[in-house]
Amino acid sequence: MFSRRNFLQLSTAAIAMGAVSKASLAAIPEIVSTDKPDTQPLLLPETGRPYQPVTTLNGWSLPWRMNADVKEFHLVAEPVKREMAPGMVAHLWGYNGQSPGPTIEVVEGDRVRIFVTNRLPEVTSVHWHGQRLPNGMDGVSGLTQSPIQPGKTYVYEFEAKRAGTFMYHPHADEMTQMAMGMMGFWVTHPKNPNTMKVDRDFVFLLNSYDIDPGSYVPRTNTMLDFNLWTFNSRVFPGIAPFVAKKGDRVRIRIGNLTMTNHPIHLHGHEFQVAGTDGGWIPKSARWPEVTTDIAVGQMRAIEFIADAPGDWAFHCHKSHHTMNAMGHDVPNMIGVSQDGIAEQFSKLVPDYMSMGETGMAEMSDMAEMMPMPLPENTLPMMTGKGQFGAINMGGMFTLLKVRDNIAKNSNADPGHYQQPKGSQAYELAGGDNEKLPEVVKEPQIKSVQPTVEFNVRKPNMTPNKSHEHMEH
Ligand SMILES: [Cu+2]
Repeated sequence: MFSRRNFLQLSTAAIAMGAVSKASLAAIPEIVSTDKPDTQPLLLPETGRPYQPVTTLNGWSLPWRMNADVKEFHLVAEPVKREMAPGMVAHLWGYNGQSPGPTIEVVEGDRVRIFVTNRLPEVTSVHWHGQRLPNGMDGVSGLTQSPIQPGKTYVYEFEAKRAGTFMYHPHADEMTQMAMGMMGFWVTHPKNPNTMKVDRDFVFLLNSYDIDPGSYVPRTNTMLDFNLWTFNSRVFPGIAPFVAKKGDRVRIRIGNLTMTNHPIHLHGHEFQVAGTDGGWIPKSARWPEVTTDIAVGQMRAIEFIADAPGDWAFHCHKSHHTMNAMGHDVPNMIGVSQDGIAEQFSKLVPDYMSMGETGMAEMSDMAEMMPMPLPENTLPMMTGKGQFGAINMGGMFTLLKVRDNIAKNSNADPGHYQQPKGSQAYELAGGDNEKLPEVVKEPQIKSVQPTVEFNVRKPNMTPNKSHEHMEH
């Protein structure tokens, strides 16, 4: 269970006693674990150098202990249960009770020691993506170290040399272990907490799963045709919103550990790509964007001023990635009457899903109104309720919620945005289809003859004003 308090008290007490002898601490740090899929409160540092902590979307940061001048963490690779959204639980592999694993936060220059215990049924290792470290700490099984056998604990130790955005994941049977959800975020804060300062700093990983409707365990051999596109192993409407106070400088750090690229799009604001896994981008080299593509294995830190109050969509712009479990090879059924065919088919083929007669939007309502026989542990393809109806989204979709009053360091959901009167798209009175003017076929372009003035000059009379000017 989550015993951060005891853990920190232990380390604070140890610091207060002055020099910590190794004997006064257990050889291996205690294991801190959580089974909660919600965004946990910020882990404010009580020991070590100060920094402004990050918010892990639907996740948490791993507490540490100070052992002399070394920050010690304990990661446990193990099978976990992850609620992907209310109504669906996946049986994954992860770290310390969840997938993704907890975020590791350290400060530039920290000496870091990470104990990694393997409670998986096969070997593993941990690669610290993007870090400057001794070759033997790079975590590539077979290349830089022996694999960690089930039941064994390895120790990694290095200095967090470069401030920035990193991730960790296995480098042993990678295809299986990443498809099962083994990954986590790492942030190295700058030594000077006033550099690169933002008011809100969010982190999450892009991941994807292929879980057959009605089942719990991902297919690990899938290469591209995943059916769950996730932010930190969550799908909309299970993904927490980004919450910001109007005027806050916001940073969102995103890492991609799926098998394809994701163009991440923010509504209502422009942002700059301020950093990658290779470091921070000089201010003079940044450019404005509203969508940035994040390739496989890349990390991007985007920054913007949240100056527009509202509930703004934030999502992958590949429309198939904002849907939950579905078949991508369903035929286009727009205009085809299906009177009850879907229900009949789904009795024969449990995961059968057809496209709606008028498009797909009707599916979201159907899921609610009609007892469409969804297999157990399966989410509707697109779902999520807004204050004006179905949002028709799933997968890699969430909201940026900007409000006038949000407490510092609070990520509490402020509810629906109340749009000021007169600032909302509205239905036109008298705009009913049958009342519209007739369609104009082959629009007649009325030719209006403009009055054209010609200035005729002889070639030796230069029309160049500046030239004329020069002659005077
Ligand atoms: Cu995508």
